[in-house]
This record gives sequence, structure tokens and C-alpha cells, in this order.
Amino acid sequence: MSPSADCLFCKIVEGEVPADVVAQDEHAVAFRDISPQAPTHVLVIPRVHQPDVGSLAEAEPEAAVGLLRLARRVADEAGGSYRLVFNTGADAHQTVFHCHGHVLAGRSLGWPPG
Ligand code: IU
Repeated sequence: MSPSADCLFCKIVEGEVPADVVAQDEHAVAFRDISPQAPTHVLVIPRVHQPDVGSLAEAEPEAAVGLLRLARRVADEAGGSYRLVFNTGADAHQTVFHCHGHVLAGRSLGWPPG
């Protein structure tokens, strides 16, 4: 999908809104979450606009795999264990409807999640 005019994360991809970008490639952009929940909390987003990870996988499988690869790179740089979370839908606490994976690392992570 082409960029959505009112999508904040599309604007980050386009460089129209600043973000603390830590890695990027042809498929995805990784930047630090503004409200970190762990010592490493990085959002990994596809360059294309899709509302959630399932839609991305259906519509743009190459971009979905690219996103996972970039997430792994970010997590490897953090070192140790990590969690990759895709909140999907309002009841799962999805607040931004441009697909994003949270890479959380740098502390012990409890289970089950809240
Ligand atoms: P969620 O899974 O949709 O709840 O995650 C959205 C995340 O985007 C959340 O952790 C916010 O802190 C984060 N975020 C951001 O990093 N920069 C922003 O300008 C906005 C949200 I709005």
C-alpha cells in the first residue's frame, strides 16, 4: 500500500517526522520507542503502509520477512533474550495502525503479558 497521508509511521518512513532510527533497509525501518518499556525498546515497521502484521504478510510477504530480519538484527545487537510483539487490534493495545513489531530486550520479561 502507498503511504497514508494521516499515518504518523508513514511520515517517519518518509523522514517527514523525526525518529531515533537505529537500523533500516529496503523493507523496514527500526527506531526507538518514545516511551520505552525495556532498556532496548525498538519499533520495526515496514516501509509500506499496512495496518497490522497479518495484513502485511498477506499483501507483501517479502516486506514481512524483511521486517523480521531487521528485527532480528536489532535484537542481536541488543544481545541476550528478547521479545518481539505485534499488538493487533484495539483490545490488544494496538494504538498505531501501521504495522509495527516491538523489540524488547535488556531486562527479564515476565509471562504471561498483561
Ligand atoms: P502499540 O502496539 O500500537 O500500542 O504501539 C505503539 C507504540 O508507538 C507505543 O509503544 C508508543 O510509545 C510508540 N510511539 C512512538 O514511538 N512514537 C510516537 O510518536 C507515537 C507512538 I504517537
